Amino acid sequence: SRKEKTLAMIKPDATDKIGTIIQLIYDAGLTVTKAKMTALSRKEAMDFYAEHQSKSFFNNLVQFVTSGPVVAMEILGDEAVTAWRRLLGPTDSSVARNEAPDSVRANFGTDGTKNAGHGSDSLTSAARELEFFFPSTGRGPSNTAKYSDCTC
Ligand code: YYY
Ligand code: MG
Repeated sequence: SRKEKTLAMIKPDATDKIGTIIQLIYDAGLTVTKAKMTALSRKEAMDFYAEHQSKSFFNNLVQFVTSGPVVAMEILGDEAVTAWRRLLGPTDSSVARNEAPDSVRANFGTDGTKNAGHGSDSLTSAARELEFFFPSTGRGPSNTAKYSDCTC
């Protein structure tokens, strides 16, 4: 197994469940190495979801993720990309309640748009999405903590 970093985004319908969700992440053997609550502008949301710009659901998606604050996290651990997406469950929360009843989307989402969270779908996406939320050129404390010795 390989140690990876991925980007988790808790969407506006589930930011009040952040405590439970962080506990789920640690219980799965993963570690939260960065976290930020923020609000996305319409432009930022369209940029983050640029791969979906031609989809019929794009406008609903952008509207939803700008309807309130989100919580972005860098998650570190063995096969973190797939591990976090497994914790999220299927995209549609209604499907998740049947197929993965213990998942984040089953418990905290509503439907195929209001679905509680996002997870990067590949290491390439994770690198782009982590840079989006946690830019290495940003001002302020610079996230230089070292996690290479963590036991996760
Ligand atoms: O990666 P994941 O979030 O599970 O699904 P995507 O197919 O990448 O879609 C991104 C996002 O778009 C999804 O989390 C909800 C929304 N969406 C939608 O509103 N309606 C759809 N039919 C499909 C996706
Ligand atoms: Mg996706």
